[in-house]
Amino acid sequence: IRLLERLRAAVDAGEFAVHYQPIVNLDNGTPTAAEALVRWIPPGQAPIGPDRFIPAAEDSGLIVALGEWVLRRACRDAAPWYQRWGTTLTVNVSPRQLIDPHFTRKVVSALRDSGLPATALTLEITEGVLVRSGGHAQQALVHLSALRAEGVRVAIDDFGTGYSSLAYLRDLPIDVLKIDRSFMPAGNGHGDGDAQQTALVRTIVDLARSLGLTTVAEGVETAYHADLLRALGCDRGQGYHFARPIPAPELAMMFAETV
Ligand code: G
Ligand code: G
Ligand code: MN
Ligand code: NA
Repeated sequence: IRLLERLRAAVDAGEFAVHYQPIVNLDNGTPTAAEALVRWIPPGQAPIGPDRFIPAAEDSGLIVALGEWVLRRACRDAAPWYQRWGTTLTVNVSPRQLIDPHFTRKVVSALRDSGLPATALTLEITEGVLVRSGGHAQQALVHLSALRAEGVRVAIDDFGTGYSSLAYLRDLPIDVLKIDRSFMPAGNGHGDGDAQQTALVRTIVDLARSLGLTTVAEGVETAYHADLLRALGCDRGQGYHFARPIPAPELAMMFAETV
């Protein structure tokens, strides 16, 4: 309750920021997109990560307002990046936002007001979206289909960590599969655990490709990870090996130097 009160006040006080982590084309190392990641920065305090407040924001419904703010902020930041460098934007969307009857209209409005084309936006949803939207799963599917008809792409985030993964691939209208970072090998590929991790990544990449989905690996922390993923045919990578999530001006500088 205390956290929730602080969160509500923080929304009103504008204490949130959006940081961005580049998503890199594994073939040539060029950034192709940025993922928007929300941060709570109370005045005079260190930034608080989303793991500490997104669950409370979801349970309380505050995520609907916060998510709309993130979406509008991120579209405004990313529109000039798209114009200059052709880089696209990905934004996380929680199940609660997808059962909001106005969600499609809010996304279309954020795009229109920012000048970012629909085709330059990807929405990241998690595997739980159908389950956690309870009786409203149909509403979520209607939004995703309507937005895809506008040109927006849909990514399934943290793939492989939920359950019924294969049914979701069949039932959800998606374009991109993000392989959860827990599948990255811990070492240089030679240990037993590494062989198993590599086999799982290979299988997920092959599955995604056979379904015509773009693959993005998360948690790319080493050059070994990047080389392995490229060899396995994964399209894109995201992780500390390339860059941490950074404020918009830093990301723009990075794009200016590398795209
Ligand atoms: O960098 P990181 O700590 O930012 O993100 C932690 C988790 O918080 C991730 O699983 C990410 O999907 C989630 N997250 C980050 N930003 C947002 C957001 O704007 N909306 C939602 N719903 N989740 C977010
Ligand atoms: O939406 P998602 O759950 O994928 O959010 C990405 C989360 O992963 C954020 O918390 C981000 O800070 C974190 N992250 C990004 N790159 C790496 C990485 O290379 N290693 C680890 N351990 N975490 C990462
Ligand atoms: Mn994500
Ligand atoms: Na993820």
